[in-house]
Amino acid sequence: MRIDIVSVFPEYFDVLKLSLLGKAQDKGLLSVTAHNLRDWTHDVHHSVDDTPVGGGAGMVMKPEVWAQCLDDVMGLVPVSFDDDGQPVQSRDFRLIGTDDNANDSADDTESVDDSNDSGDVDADSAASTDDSTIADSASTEATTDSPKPILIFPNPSAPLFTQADATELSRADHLVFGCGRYEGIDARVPEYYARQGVEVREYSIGDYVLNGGEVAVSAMIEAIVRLVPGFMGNPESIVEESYTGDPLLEHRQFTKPATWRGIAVDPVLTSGDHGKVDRYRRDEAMERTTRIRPDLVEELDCKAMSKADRKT
Ligand code: 6GU
Repeated sequence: MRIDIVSVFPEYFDVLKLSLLGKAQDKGLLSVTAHNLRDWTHDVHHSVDDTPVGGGAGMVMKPEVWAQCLDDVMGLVPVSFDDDGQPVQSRDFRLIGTDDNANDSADDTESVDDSNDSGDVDADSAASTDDSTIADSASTEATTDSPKPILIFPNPSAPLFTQADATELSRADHLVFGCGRYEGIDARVPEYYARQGVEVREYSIGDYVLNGGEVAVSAMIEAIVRLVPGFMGNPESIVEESYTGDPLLEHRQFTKPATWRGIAVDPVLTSGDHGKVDRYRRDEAMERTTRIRPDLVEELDCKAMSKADRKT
């Protein structure tokens, strides 16, 4: 599996070199690259954000920078749309319907914008603006025959990322994560790639607000990659744990000694009767789930009911 991450803090992802994730990369099972979004800016200040159209607090990440970066990372050619919504392969892409952008947005394929004289264009982004790259590929086609990527944006306003999503994404060949900061990325970026036929997903990891997508993406990557075949030393430990199969929380775990600091484990666990141990653990999982996550029990009940419905 190939994973590309785009962020203004690529160092955040140094942690992915540790532990099992690092080993998976050493084994060649996984390749993770964190790109610095600012490498795709062309102005002296390397700016990636601007004030929100329509007003309001905070800053929004600029679509031009994001698209140049993501085009390069995914090996895509820039495309714009005419007034009828038809794709136009364009060398001077203007944002449609935004008059204030009419003069300065001819940027998607131009490596130098008018306010910029830093000349600081990196080799990769310069390559993508090369005439030959644009000329010899169909507008919506990738420039290479590498597998189609799935493009994922962390977004606190998106649907929750679940174990089912992790399982599905663990079968993908190429994932690209775009980490927003500030008030997020201009919403036309995911829309644009979806229009190009890229599979685009947005996920939140929980009902709380983080300062940026980096931690959310780290969590998603860890949840996905451990499900890639060959990643875990012991695949059975995946089968038994919480959220796989039925949605119950896992029973508690103990190791030896059977009594520690005056606290004894239930004698069933040391009885050697596997049937009894299984039943004890199953009961405990149900009790804990009912108490801690009643919503999951409801989900289980609904599934059981719809299964019964199908039979009648
Ligand atoms: Cl995906 N992003 C941010 N910024 N905050 C979050 C989140 C994502 N999921 C939960 N909180």
